[in-house]
Amino acid sequence: MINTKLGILAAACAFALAACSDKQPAEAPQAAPTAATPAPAPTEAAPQDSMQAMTPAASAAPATPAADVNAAANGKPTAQITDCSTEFEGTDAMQYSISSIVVPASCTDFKITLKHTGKLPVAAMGHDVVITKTSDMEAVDADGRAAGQDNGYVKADDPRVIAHTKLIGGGETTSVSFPVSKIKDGGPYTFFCSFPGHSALMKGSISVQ
Ligand SMILES: [Cu+2]
Repeated sequence: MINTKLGILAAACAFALAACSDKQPAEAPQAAPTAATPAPAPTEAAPQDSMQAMTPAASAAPATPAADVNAAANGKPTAQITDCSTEFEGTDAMQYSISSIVVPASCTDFKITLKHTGKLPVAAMGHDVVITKTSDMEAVDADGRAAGQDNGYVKADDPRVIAHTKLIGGGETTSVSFPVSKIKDGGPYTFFCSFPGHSALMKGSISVQ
């Protein structure tokens, strides 16, 4: 598991994400592609806790079977729901605090609140929450990147965007509400951060149950 995580981490850092770079040298040998354990992790079971795996304690832990990679959505919890709303966090380590959102089918509207608990400014570590069909995510992300920071990295009036918050920096909070009917059928749906490069780590599933 650890080797797997580091393998994934190496891939994540290869995205040239500044958040990883300062810590990478110490772990680089283990993260090399030639690591004994092959990296079997499906990309959808994204390495959302891979940053935490870089701590010395985690590195010293014994390897566990690769099957664990799919367990419990990488160790991150499902969002806690309160009165048809949820609040979760984004960090300076380019992470959401949750890995999935399950919206109660009894809700008419649902509200998502994102709290950026970091300190970095929006230009360096901006976060938002964008909801799309999973199959649309990549294209919406690319178009958002092209739209630039002035547009919060979301293309204006993009019909594939079901809902999105504004882009925020450290210390800020933002919310968005949307009709649950929009994600009831035709899924699966994904939420992700559209800041360039972030969706590699900052994404999760959103469904109605
Ligand atoms: Cu982000």
